[in-house]
Amino acid sequence: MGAQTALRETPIYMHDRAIETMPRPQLAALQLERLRKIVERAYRDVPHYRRTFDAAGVKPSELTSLADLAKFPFTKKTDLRDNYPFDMFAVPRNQLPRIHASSGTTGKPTVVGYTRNDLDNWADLMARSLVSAGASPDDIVHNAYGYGLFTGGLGAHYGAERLGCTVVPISGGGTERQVTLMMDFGADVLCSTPSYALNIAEVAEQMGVDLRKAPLRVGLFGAEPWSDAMRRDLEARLGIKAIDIYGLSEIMGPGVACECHVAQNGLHGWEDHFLFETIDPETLQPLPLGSTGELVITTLTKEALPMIRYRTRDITSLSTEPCACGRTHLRIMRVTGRDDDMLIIRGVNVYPSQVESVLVGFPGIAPHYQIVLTRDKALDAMTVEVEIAPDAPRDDASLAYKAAEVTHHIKSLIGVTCKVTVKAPGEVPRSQGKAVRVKDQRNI
Ligand code: DLL
Repeated sequence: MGAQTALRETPIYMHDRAIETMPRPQLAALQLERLRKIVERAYRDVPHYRRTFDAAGVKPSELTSLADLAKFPFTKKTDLRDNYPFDMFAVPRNQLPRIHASSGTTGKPTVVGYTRNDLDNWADLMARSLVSAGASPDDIVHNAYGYGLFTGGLGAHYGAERLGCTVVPISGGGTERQVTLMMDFGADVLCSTPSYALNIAEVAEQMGVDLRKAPLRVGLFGAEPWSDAMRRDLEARLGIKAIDIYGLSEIMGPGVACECHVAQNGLHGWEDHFLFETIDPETLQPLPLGSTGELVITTLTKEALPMIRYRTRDITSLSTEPCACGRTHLRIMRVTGRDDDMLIIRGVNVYPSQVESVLVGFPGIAPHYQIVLTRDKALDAMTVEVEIAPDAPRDDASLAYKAAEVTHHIKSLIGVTCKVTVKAPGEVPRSQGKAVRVKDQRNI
């Protein structure tokens, strides 16, 4: 009953409601039908897949159940780089109205492309994500995701337009102006990275603007890992419901999965367009539901860039437990980090987002931080740079006490020994988009 009520809030999306509440056996049948077609097309039209399937000795015709997908080889980011720029595309370049690219920290960027239908599906899925987050067609959407080659800006933009919202395409940066326009226009929904939302909240406070009194109601935050502590902080400072949204350019962009505002517990992955698996990143074997491992995604409808078993490197678990919102699509539990972001400090595995959950809300500490990695003889050492809260005492003794306190909490909650440096307000760099959480000085 409660679930039905929640979904009835958005009557314009009757079609999506039917898809999103489809009984799971029916959903699986739809997935198999789409999977067979896309695997066949990938094999026929993309030389890379022909080569890798042949090398693994599998044929698209062997796909008679969803479980058969496990026989097929994985696709990795390096495959996109090796086929730079356009060789992974399954359609001629002149059928692509748009390409995006992710800069990547090393080597060539990863280039992705979309047909007209791909762009249409993306807008639909982003609109579905906005509805799931609690947005409605009447809303003003302040879109502070970066516009450009990054998929965040244009992805959220076209989804919000598709839903019928009024979009403010402000992109990232110029934070004071962002605050002014959010107030003047009466933004209902904020789309940004969580770290940039924090920057906006802080600048608003410095400007003496109380965003909690503004119409702002919902934040769709993603593109980087963030903690529940950060969620609580953003909700309190902005007076909103903070919703986690996930996506990656290789698969589409934002809107691959999104939390619902009803449960705020795991992100519904849109299973009519994607097939989700988790694998053990060491053995590469599929894991059962509920086990934590690497997320692997297969696109079911992408025309330009079919991705078969794409290894995301993102660490999570999957759940098909019924959700209070009534949606039947599985939930991807909060992505705590990527396996390549995992730090090993004196034998202890630690993700930056774990450090974040200790720091955010810590008395006397502002929620801004950076992790500095250095080499201490043969071992990696970690220094956490934090910032004293603007209203906390700043004499040497107080700062030393704070540093000791934070060190102790990190040790007891995460199990890792680190050094903590307490900096003055404003000294830790603020994010304009994806935050740089780790400064690696190990080879300096
Ligand atoms: O970050 C797409 C996006 C834009 C998602 C806006 C959500 C909102 P990429 O630049 O290709 O695409 O980076 C994708 O970012 O593999 C994850 O490691 C990370 N990531 C994205 N969303 C989340 C999230 C966009 N909600 C990479 N939680 C992914 C944790 C996330 N990590």
